[in-house]
Amino acid sequence: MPKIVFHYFPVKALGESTRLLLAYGGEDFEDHRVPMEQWPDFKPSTPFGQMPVLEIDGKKYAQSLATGRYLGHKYGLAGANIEEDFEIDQNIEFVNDIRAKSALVQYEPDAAVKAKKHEEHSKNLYPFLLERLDQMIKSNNGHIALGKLTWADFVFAGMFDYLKMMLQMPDLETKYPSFKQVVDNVYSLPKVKEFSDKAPKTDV
Ligand SMILES: N[C@@H](CCC(=O)N[C@@H](CS)C(=O)NCC(=O)O)C(=O)O
Repeated sequence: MPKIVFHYFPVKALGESTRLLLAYGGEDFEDHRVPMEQWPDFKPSTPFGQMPVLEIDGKKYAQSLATGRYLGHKYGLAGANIEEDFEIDQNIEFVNDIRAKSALVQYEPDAAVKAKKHEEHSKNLYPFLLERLDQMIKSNNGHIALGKLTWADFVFAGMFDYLKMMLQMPDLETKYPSFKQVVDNVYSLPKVKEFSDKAPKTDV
């Protein structure tokens, strides 16, 4: 059995998908939650100066989507051929684009600029993107792609609270019940539930 250590901040955000996938895969892994104050010392030891980082037998790998794709293939949650993998990648990259656009607003340091950007996006950008996402999930039977459970569902479920916070939409699942369906589908998987029931509770 390889020794697996997962390194991330003590939040769900971009790291939770890996924790949930490892739990789904029945891995006995160390869930290393790096406190912010220890980050400057830990950062140089990561591949790209960022987390999440998945360490397997001492080798460290970064990039949350690449990690999801790898674990998806490992645990039978990927496509059956390259076209199916293409569809999973396409759809989860779209989700990641929504996250990235909302992150640009969330991490804008100037409060006035941030408020203006949020107002603009809420009017001109988010409704279109979220409608498309809603259609995508509905046409995939409550999943992100292929009409069934794939690793992309874990990515979406893991980042959902973070996304809600950055979109400033606490009622996101009320507006789009399909989103909640994806999250619930993942968190109700027995091994995932067992892991998340015991895991530290965080807001995002
Ligand atoms: N594309 C990367 C982004 C990783 C990322 O943005 N990590 C942030 C936390 S969510 C980070 O490590 N920030 C600390 C820093 O850059 O010093 C991924 O998906 O893994």
